[in-house]
Amino acid sequence: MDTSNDGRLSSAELKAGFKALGVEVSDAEMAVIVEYFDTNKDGTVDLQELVVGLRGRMSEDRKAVVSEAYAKLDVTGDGVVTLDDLAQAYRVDDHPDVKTGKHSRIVVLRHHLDLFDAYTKDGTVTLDDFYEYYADVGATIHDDIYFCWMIRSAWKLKDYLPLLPSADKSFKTTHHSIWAASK
Ligand SMILES: [Ca+2]
Ligand SMILES: [Ca+2]
Ligand SMILES: [Ca+2]
Repeated sequence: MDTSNDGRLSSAELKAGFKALGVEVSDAEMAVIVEYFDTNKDGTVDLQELVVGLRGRMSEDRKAVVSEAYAKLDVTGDGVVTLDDLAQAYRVDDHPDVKTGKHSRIVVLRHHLDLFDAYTKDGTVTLDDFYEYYADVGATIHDDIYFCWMIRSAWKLKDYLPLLPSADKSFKTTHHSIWAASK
């Protein structure tokens, strides 16, 4: 679709793309489509916007509980999550790779930071990165209540209920066992 090869889809390119798929879209419809995907409002749709748009965004309920987890991870309380925060939040000395000497503490912490640094990939985790990470994690979980309960439990947020043994295994494994072992 990206005929100009600039990594972004203009509404003309999108229109041509739809046409190639056999779908005729009017200019008015195209405007609605671009409006939906174009989150940074620059009038074009880049790959990231397309991926996020197709995956779907998180509901306000989900965002609220993910924000709570973020506030907990931001131990230093400066509004951004860095290695400093992770070093205080995670007790990595008990991590298997650290114990066996396979990786240093810093490597394990860096790995976790990279995991959450899902959107801007700049070495710090903003709330948007964190939303992005959990939008991916939650993409296959269709029930908001279930999702919120799992986040609450995984991060031991206020009034959390423990995860049941039957809880989604893949979800649990993305929740790195070290948080469970943390203080
Ligand atoms: Ca855009
Ligand atoms: Ca911080
Ligand atoms: Ca980032």
